[in-house]
Amino acid sequence: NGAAAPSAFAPKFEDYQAVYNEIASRLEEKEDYDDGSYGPVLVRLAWHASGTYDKETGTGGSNGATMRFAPESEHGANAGLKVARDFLEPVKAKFPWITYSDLWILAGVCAIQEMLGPAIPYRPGRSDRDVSACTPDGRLPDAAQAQDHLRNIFYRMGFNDQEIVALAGAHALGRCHSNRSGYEGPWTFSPTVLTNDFFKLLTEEKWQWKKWNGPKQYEDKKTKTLMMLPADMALVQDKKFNEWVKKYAADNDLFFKDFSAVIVKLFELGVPFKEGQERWVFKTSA
Ligand code: DDH
Repeated sequence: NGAAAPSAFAPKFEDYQAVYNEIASRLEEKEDYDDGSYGPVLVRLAWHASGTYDKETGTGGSNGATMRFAPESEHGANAGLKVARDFLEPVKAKFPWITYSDLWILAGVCAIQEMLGPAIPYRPGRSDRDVSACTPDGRLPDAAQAQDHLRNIFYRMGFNDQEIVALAGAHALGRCHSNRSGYEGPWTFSPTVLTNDFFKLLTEEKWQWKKWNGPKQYEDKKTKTLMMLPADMALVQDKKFNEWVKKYAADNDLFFKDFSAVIVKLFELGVPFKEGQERWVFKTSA
């Protein structure tokens, strides 16, 4: 049909920047969603694509984009992420040379930067794999559980305590949806801007159990509009985690620096990059 074979075209930085720009302009255009942005759900897609990694077996991770297929698309943790995958379909159609697995991670990078987060260096090199590479259910964290579970899940990916806490700062973004996870509400008052507010609110506000028929979650005493998951609250309840919560609550620059480093690590888990493939920082639309 005249389309170039993927191997005939060697995309460069400018080509990926064009994909970035397309995602950024779609984010700006489609502000009639949730709190005004698809950004948070794009970040969640990139994280759930990556967070299946198991360092012992080398399985899972963002290489493969296997969440396109059942059973992985139907894992409870991935409820609602079809919205994010569908948002990116027109981008894939416009730039067919990019793999889904590189595209989903690029979208996470774009969303973080466009929501005023730190620069997130990116490199391509992921290839799409078939349904046989789907990971088993249960690799992503369960929000109802606490520190022992968090350590089991994130140590399996190769992260330490400081990195677990830095990653959790992503909950400054977005919200829970009762028709997806069962939980309800945002963590912060500015869910479309990345800040260290998740840590500030965790330490500064008083939290109580929400009285409702849904799963056990916390609400802030003062406004009853914000939420915390049991797994979020475990970060202040655990002494070692809490040391990092306090540091990030006090210092947004430190949070941005550590968040950028750990997100790059998360997004690259298990990816067999070509030797010499450098990382790039994309220009934001602002
Ligand atoms: Fe999360 N997350 N997450 N999360 N997450 C949810 C939403 C979002 C857990 C549970 C939930 C990370 C870690 C954890 C984002 C990013 C990241 C929801 C609500 C639940 C539940 C889903 C829904 O109802 O739509 C748990 C548990 C953990 C953990 O134990 C550590 C990490 C590491 C990240 C990351 O990006 C690095 C984002 C963004 C959202 C908001 C999505 C949206 O649609 O808005």
